[in-house]
Amino acid sequence: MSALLLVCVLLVLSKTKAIEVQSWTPCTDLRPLDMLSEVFSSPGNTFNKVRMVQSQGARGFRLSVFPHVLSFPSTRLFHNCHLFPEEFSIIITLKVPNIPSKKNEYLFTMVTERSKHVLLGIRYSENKLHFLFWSPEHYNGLKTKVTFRGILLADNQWHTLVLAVSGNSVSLTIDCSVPVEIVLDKPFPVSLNTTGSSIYVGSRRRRKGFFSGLMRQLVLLPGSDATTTICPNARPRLAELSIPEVLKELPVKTEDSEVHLMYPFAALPKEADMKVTLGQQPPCTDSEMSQFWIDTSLKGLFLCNGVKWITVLERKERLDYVEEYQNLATTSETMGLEIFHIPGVGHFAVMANRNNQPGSVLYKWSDGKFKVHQYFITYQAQAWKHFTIGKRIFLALANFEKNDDGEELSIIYKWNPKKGKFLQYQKIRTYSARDWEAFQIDGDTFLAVANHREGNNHNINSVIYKWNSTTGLFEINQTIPTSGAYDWEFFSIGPYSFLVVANTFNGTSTNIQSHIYIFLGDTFRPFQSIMTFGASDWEFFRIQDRFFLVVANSHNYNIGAGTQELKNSYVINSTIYELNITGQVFVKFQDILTYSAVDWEFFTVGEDYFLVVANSFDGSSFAVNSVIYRWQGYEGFVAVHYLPTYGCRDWEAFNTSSGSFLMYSSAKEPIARVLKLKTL
Ligand SMILES: [Ca+2]
Ligand SMILES: [Ca+2]
Ligand SMILES: [Ca+2]
Repeated sequence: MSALLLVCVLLVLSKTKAIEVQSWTPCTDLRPLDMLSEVFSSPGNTFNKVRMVQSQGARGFRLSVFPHVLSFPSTRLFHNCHLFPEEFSIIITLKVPNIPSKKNEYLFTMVTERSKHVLLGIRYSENKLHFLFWSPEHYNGLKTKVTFRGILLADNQWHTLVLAVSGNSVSLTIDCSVPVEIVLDKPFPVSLNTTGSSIYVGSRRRRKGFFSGLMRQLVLLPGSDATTTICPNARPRLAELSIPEVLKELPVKTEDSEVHLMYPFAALPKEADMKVTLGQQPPCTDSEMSQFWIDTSLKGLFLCNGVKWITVLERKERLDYVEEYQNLATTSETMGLEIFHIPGVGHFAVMANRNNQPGSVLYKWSDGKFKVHQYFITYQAQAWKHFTIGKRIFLALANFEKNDDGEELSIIYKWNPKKGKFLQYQKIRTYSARDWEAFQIDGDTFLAVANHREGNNHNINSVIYKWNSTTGLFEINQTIPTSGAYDWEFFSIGPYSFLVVANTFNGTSTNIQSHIYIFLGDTFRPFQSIMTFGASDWEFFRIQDRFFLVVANSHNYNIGAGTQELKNSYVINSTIYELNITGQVFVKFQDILTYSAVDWEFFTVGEDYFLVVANSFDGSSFAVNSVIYRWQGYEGFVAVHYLPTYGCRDWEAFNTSSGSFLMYSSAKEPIARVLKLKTL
């Protein structure tokens, strides 16, 4: 046994109390036993007896054959002795379109070949999941049925179940959400004898109760609860411990896309005299009465009522996939990225580039591409913020370093419509400025700068400036103590205005509080403090009547005085908080595992809500995936697209007449990328 394997086994042993206390001897290896793979590697069982189906971006098996084909002797799993583990978990990923009421279907069973007794198994019905087991010798000869109620599996979605058994406890976790536990009167038998039994996948050795859905994963993990291994998970519905190799291949063409291709033609009436017009919007008068028109861009089906076209079916745009659109070679590595629109002029992207020469660059969108429009001399530029005061258009630049004259200044530029360029307007003394935020309260315009540090001191003031309309300049309005401030985010909820700061580092630790402030009277006052880990960005967003704040945690680092441990981790959770309106406090809504997250961007496509995270570093490499998450209601945000990025620094979403786009900057290579959101 290699040293590494030994360590793994020891870890598993030390995690599993029952093993230490009751000296249980494992009859199996303490590793995942992939029963789905096992059934196909048994003699006589081949893949051509089942159908592999791809659905919702993942593959599974449809087990439409005779039960005997999908079985194998239990000895293939329990080769050291014949006892079923007393502590274990079973991991199943499945997709069930629907199930008639009162019908039961078996996911798997362990059946004695001679007496046909079900020793152990899992079956489900319309709204229940039953875990069955029987130990003739050790459970007074009584079969036990543990029932989880209100479990709606047959909704045609992928689901991953973890059923974990330990002593008196049977718990069920669905899609990595909160486990439901049932406590047994007596513990699970310590020596369930598997002699002479077989495992049946998708049945109980009979045709009745055969599993009708798709199965993607069926794993027995002896000795521990798999929940801690596979959860939390970026794709909780498809959380994976072990699946057959053949199911891992990349999706080619999904069932869903076929469904979409049929739409909306499937909805068309069949009558021969029904006239349907395709293309541009035709006239709708008496003579076109009762005729149909399909919008060429497949946006919908319309019916003429003799006066105007009435919407019959309207097709909401949905995000399908993301496509590389423009690779922009930048003058140097880019920190912040700001995209804005000047009415009557067009879309612009302004980049905070690292090098002073030729400095930072403003790009203008023309002919569907970003092209260089203007250069700015900047000093380790970190971020730009676009804002307007009346008809005046401004850009605030955060410079991180001193200029050639040794002055540390951040600059406000103003758009000159005649020259079609931004010109320097006001200089403001800043301290390793990281970010500007601009906002308006009751008609007053404010700017807040995130001062990161002065020399080696990170505990300094950040400053809020207010526009003085008489002088036409920004003046100091309030100072707020910050610790390695990285980002300000302004938001308002009803009549209330808030500012939240991302505090990154206090000199010894990144595990520090970031603070939310509320504007009362004429100043910002503390509202709530939230523990953050190298916080680098806050993003506020709203979904219907719910208000959220998400933090990008970049680094868990602590050289804390008195503690021996040095914490230094980049792969950490970033957290979404939701405002509890009655409690007037933001509470944790969802943790998402991120890789030195430095930015979150919220955007919408059609009726769907998305978040994209800038993952920048995994502790050894800058080549990490950034991830798009889609809002899925009760499940929260679920990962839907993984985008390879390199030193990703900032994401921005924007729309032009040619579609919806995402753009990101890289702090580690001189390339920025524009990605197109392809919709259905
Ligand atoms: Ca900001
Ligand atoms: Ca952001
Ligand atoms: Ca951003």
